[in-house]
Amino acid sequence: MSDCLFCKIAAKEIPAAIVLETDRALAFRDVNPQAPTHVLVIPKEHHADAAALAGADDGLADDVLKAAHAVAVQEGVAEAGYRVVFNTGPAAGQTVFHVHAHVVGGRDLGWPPG
Ligand code: DGP
Repeated sequence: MSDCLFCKIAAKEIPAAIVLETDRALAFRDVNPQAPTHVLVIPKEHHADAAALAGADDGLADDVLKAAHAVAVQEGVAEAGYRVVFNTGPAAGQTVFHVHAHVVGGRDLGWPPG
């Protein structure tokens, strides 16, 4: 999508601090980190939100989840524990409508989230 921020990051038209790339997924540091590790994982293909990603019938959601876990391992937070969050819809705080998993770790994470 021509006006989608994360499509532009996936196309390398807008710079980002990329930490991992696969054929179908890209992981880059959140510009406004909420924890020592805060990485966003996106499918390169545009899907608006987690509901749309769940409807992709070609294993894309699996690829994004596997990339999220690979990021956690690479960042050294997998053993201590980390969180994978898909804010889905405005009421849940989604502001960028290209689906992204927040991979958050490196500090104690409270529950329930705000
Ligand atoms: P959400 O609120 O769940 O839609 O999360 C969107 C996240 O995207 C938010 O934590 C900030 C991040 N973000 C917004 N614009 C940019 C950008 O241009 N570059 C990067 N790296 N992150 C961005």
